[in-house]
Amino acid sequence: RKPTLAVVGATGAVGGVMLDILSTRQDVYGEIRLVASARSAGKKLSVRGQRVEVVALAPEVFDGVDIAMFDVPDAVSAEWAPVAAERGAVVVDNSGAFRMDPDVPLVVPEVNADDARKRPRGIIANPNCTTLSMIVAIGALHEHYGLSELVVASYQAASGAGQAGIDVLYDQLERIGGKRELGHRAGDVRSAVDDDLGPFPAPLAMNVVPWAGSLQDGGWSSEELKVRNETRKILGLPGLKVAATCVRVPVVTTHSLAVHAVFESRVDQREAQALLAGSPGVVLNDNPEMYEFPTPADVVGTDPTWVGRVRRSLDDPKALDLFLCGDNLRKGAALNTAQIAELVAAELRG
Ligand code: 11C
Repeated sequence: RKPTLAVVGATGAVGGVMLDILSTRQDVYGEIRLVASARSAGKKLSVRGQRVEVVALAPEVFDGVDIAMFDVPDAVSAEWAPVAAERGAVVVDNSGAFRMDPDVPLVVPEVNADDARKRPRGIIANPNCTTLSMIVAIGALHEHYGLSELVVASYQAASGAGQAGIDVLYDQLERIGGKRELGHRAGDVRSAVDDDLGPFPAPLAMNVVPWAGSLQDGGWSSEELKVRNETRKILGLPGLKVAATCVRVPVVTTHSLAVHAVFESRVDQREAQALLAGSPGVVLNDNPEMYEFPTPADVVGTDPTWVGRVRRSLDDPKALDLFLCGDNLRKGAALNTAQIAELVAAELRG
């Protein structure tokens, strides 16, 4: 029997990409049930070429479900993932609610697929999109050179903040579009859009905003701590040194990261490039002579992690500097969740 799948949060930004992914990857499921808040119940969405009615989140929707994907806010997952697990579903959760729970594996199939089998709570967590946008490439380098330190700056897309983030970026761009005078004097962009910043703490159009998530001790943002803690857990390196600065940029979809990675052993530029080019889930796009490097505009809508600008650090023979891009809604969210669910589906079918 093919497993029954529930997609909880089917109507959100990640949910929409998930339906597309479920419709285009190999179909390993029997029934697919679409679940959302009561507000969206009754809507019809397309998956696998069929219109499926969305049902409201309730304990009974998990009856007979083998695998339940959750793409909902942390508080909703915290309450409902255990309900689904209790009713027998293996939960793959894309929120931050369970990622650091020692009884919940945090899985990236290219890096630590085996961890998906060790799930005492019946829950598997999907990492944050910023971690996911770099971890496949960093994992491949770690396997070869042994990672000892990461210094990361992110360039995060508006859609990381969901549909509200996408909407406010488009609204702001529309309001300032063509008004060349706004870009010339500090504050003009702010005065044009200040009445609606959406989920961001400053104007995002024609700006960069060094903030994502909530304020934590010592001035760090929650997003920066997620990059650190999740990378440590996925790679099994609890003492890894990580310094992250997370920045929002006016890109709709695809997160980018500039990474300085220090290793246990000496590195070689050509060898590192070859290694990345040969790693599943990674595309090397690194020919600066021809101005070939990854950019969000080229990467959006694709599955792999794209890597370019690979250089050996000038002042440390054990360090690499590189630039990565990954579609934050695909590998950064829906695709990785789908890949984990496929591992579980294969396991359940024996
Ligand atoms: C962002 N990475 O770009 C965040 C959104 O922990 O799953 C995802 C938050 C999370 O704003």
